[in-house]
Amino acid sequence: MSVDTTQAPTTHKALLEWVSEIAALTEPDSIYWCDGSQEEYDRLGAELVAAGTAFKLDDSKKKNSYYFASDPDDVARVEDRTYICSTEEIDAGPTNNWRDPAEMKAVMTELYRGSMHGRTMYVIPFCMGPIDAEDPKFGVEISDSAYVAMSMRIMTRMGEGPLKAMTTGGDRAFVPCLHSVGFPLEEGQADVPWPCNEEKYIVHFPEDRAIWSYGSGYGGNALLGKKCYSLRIASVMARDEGWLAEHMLILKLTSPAGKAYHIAGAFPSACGKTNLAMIDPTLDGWTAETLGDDINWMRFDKEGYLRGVNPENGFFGVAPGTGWSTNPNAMRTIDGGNSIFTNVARTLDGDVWWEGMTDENPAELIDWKGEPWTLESGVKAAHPNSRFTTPMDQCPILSDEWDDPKGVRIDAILFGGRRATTIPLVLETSSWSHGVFVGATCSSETTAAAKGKVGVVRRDPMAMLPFIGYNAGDYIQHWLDMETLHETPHLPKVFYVNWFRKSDDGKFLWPGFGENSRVLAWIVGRLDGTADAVQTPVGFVPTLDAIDRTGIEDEVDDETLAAVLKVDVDEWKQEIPLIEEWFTKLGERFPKQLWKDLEDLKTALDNA
Ligand code: SAT
Ligand code: MN
Repeated sequence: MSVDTTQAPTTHKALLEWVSEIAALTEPDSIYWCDGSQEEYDRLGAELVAAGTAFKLDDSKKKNSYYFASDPDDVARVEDRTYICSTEEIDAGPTNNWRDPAEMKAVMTELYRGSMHGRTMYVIPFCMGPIDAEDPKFGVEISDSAYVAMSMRIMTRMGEGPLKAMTTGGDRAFVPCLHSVGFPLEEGQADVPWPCNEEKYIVHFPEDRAIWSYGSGYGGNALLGKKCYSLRIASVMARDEGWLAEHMLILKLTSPAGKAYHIAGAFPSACGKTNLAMIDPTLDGWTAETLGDDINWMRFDKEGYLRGVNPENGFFGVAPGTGWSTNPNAMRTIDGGNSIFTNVARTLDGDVWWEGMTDENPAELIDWKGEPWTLESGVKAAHPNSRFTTPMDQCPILSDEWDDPKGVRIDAILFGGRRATTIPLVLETSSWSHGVFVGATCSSETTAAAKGKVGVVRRDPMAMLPFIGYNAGDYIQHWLDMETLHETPHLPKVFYVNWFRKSDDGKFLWPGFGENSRVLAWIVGRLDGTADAVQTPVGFVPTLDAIDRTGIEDEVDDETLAAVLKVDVDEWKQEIPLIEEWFTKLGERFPKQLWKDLEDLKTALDNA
């Protein structure tokens, strides 16, 4: 199979060469250039339905929407199969898997050889962030999965528009993203509903700015514009170009006085970023608007403020726990249809369902494994990492700034995680470098978003542990360097939040969800100098009256609020050796400055 360059919808020389090279290697039956149109999406959907891979949902329930069930072994990111292949091992750092790039390319080239037999090779041009940005970040994914092509249309600016822009004013650079499910079909061989391969590789070549993925069809392993490009490769671009590519939501909050604030928040996967991004504030007079729920690219403007842009075009949200009581705005977004659902449960009347969607469970369902399900089944109907893939512009509280190529000035950055103990509901750091210290020491209990054990506390710097595309010590240093990368830096204030603290008997101390608006109100009060705080060895925490509890005084009485805000010196002392162990693990390139900050923290705790 070779590319007919006279028929290809582009003249981009490097792109045409790359497509030809990959076609010669993977030997697909045909090559298809995605234009990103509605007609194309409908056609691919219909083909997948006919092939038995997808179900079309009932249009009266969710219009233009499809249901997919993956192979039960292909349901999450595979961090142990994810590699950063820099020339030098030290540049991948102590937190990433590393292999020599030439060796890795040799191994994977053999895997790709003939891997698209019997399949269509989709060429998927895309742009992360607005196409009219000053420095648009293009990519092209080659994939043998139509599910990927359909999902990329939702998650990125995809098709004809980006392809044209890639040759405007000369051929522009793009990140080549190669993906194969690794399930070739030989003559007469029947397909399976979810082709994938036991052997999986999710590989990044930071120096080449290239991504090679093999063996998985799922989410972050296969939609390469997301974590692979927008975080792992973009974090390397950001290091080299003086900006930050982060795992953060972006939210606009407007106070009763009409003042607007933009807040970014970094939380590990499945710790409530989407819920916070779409918060429905319970505090009177406050409104929230969404700009993004997962990724935030922050660059300095001329004046030295950090401006955030969400490079994505859709939401890839965790379904379970998303419901009318917890995240009504997500439910409204999904109800707009045009969505792809993966590994949730199906209702008998052609809709989808998952745990937490409604207060009462339906009596009968078809679970994510395709089995009939009843209330007596005793298993979850939806996989805990099942997802909805939905266009951003269906979000009823989407800010009209969301696709402004200049982005929005970020006033505050929140770091957070899921911790049952130690970390108070909110604390404010005293400086940028203190913020970096807190970001570097952040930790969370693991979730179902990645394969592996759930509920183990692991350090997760800036919620980026699985997504830093280079040495983690250098990454932390780059954060510190933000103070010197602009002549007049006006960096955001940094806060640490924990919605998940529990009482001794295991109950959540804070109601969370819309009530988190009370914490956000305190945070912006701190920006304006109007909210009270007490200084503790670990930062500033709210005084008891500084959190507005109007309407929830019974649920969160003084005692409960004191417990959720408590800085317990003994608990923090137990945290110190864990932080020491972590800093040691981060190795020789980890900034010395933070070791000194840790010593200062120890002294402060001893004197408290
Ligand atoms: O699978 S993804 O990486 O896209 C989602 C996540 O883990 O946050
Ligand atoms: Mn994420």
